[in-house]
Amino acid sequence: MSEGQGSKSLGPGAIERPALANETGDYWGSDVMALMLREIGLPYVALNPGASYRGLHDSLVNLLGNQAPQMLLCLHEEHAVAIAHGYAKVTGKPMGAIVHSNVGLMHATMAVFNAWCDRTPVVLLGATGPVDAAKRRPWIDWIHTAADQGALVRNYTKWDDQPASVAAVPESVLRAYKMATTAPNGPVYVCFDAALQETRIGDLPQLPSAARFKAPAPAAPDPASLKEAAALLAKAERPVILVGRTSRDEAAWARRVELAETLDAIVLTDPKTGSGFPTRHRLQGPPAGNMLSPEACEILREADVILSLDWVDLAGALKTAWGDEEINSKVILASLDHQLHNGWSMDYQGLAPTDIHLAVEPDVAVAALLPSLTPRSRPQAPVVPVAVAEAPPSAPADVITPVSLAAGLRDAVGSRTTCIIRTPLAWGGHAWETNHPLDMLGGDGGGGIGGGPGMAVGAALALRGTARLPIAVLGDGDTLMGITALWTAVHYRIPLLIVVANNNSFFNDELHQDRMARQRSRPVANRWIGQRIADPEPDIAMLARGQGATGFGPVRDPAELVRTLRSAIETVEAGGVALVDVRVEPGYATTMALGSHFTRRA
Ligand SMILES: Cc1ncc(C[n+]2csc(CCOP(=O)(O)OP(=O)(O)O)c2C)c(N)n1
Ligand SMILES: [Mg+2]
Repeated sequence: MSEGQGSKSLGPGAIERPALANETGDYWGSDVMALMLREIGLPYVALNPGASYRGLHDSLVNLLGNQAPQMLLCLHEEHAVAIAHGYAKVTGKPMGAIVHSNVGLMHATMAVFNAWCDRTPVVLLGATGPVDAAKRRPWIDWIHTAADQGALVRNYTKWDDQPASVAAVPESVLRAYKMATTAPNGPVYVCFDAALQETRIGDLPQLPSAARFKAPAPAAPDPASLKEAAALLAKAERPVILVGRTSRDEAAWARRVELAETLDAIVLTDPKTGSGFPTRHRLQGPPAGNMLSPEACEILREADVILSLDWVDLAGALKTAWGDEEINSKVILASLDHQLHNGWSMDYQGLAPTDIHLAVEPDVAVAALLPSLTPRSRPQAPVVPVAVAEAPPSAPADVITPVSLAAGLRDAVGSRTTCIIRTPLAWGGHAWETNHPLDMLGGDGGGGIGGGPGMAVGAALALRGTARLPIAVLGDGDTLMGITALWTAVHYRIPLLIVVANNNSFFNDELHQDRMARQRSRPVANRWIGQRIADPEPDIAMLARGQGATGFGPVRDPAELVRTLRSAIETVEAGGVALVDVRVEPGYATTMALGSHFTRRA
């Protein structure tokens, strides 16, 4: 049975009755590798093929029958890793990605960096041409062999390895999985020597069970620090909770809400991270924005105690709020992030002043704090609505803006349960209401443009078969860089809606050129040069159709928006992949679409 024609139950690429090599008792090095990937429970391996791992490829297909893990063929290695990233953003668990020798790994690097900055587990596997020079084919094996290949990604992976013997493979794979899934999570890389893969080993060695190599249970906070933190929070007059990197777990979400209510604390949430608090809750503060908004700064400055639940940039938030003034709030930090920091990437952000550091996962800290806190009995200061960011410049009625796109999408979605996998840069604030940890998945972690489509496919894969409609709203620049990721969604029947907020520009950077020109009293009118994606305008809907997806648009007329989005949703509900190219007018980006519903103390 050829690839793509698998049985219905197994999906494309799954071979119903693999000719199992173990019937012959004749095993190869890569069989051990494949069996270990099965043992750690990787459901999928997203890949782009290469001769450096032809041995492993054979084992996955002809030994394991392309099931558990099942291959997901990708048109670019960056997509393979971005898919694994998106998948783990939903499930919290890693899938695999396999990339060819040095060149495949080079293509994959940006996506690895995104997963690293997003603290997301990915088991990245790769290969090198034969380490033993005597075994190299002329030319090609030499250019595709590098000493210390892991060095390409070592600065933004938790661990990497290149086992030197077949006997060393099981431990390497087990450790990789354990490292990736021990908090703080992150990508790991294991490189398999091509010669080792292609070594005939005869009988299979006894392979270890993964059961004894699992990630440890989360650590509990230091009791004295916990007591101190609870006491500080209990007597706080104006506590604020900064909800950063939290899990997609429903029970943890409920405990977070309970903590905020118990403390009567204002909650700020970060669009860079997945939804962490109900948008419409009375304690939800103003939109914090990617950089802290003035309204959020005000809330922070008024706080006497700040609890950071692994806020991505706590030092930056404090600095934005206080500037050079002394920070007079007490700061409690719940985070394990310090364990990942290295000397290469500064994604660790500034060093935040911290009065109490609970060195645990934020969800663990919340669960540990709750039993020692009692809901407030004394009446709190009244809460009053406050106005949010300045009203956006009003757009002409005949154009679609990023915010009217959000409104149109809400209209088209109606009462459906959705997962907003990504949002465009122009959607600051609370452009979408959240009531569940899977309502929004946050950003790409590393600010690496081009990862959006792959991440969307991976998240949609994880959501396939659930009642949640997967929607990614992407910039045109992001979409065009990663557009061929759609092919994988179409090929493997992964329902997905991509809405392109298409301003025909790498617009974020137009704003930078605008700033430069103003600062230097130079012509602002030139800001579009080297930024606009026009003449010709790429036909993104056609690029989607060219890969078997259903492409809609370009939609320019506001009156057409909701109708078109509804048709696209129907396509997705029927199991398809739909892309809607919506031409949005740049310059009407705003922070709020829900109105000034939030409250703060008077
Ligand atoms: C790999 C990479 N290249 C370049 C950039 C710089 N950059 C940041 S935002 C941006 C524009 C993205 O364009 P688009 O996705 O269309 O979003 P828009 O700003 O237009 O809303 C660029 C080029 C980046 N972050 N990552
Ligand atoms: Mg754009």
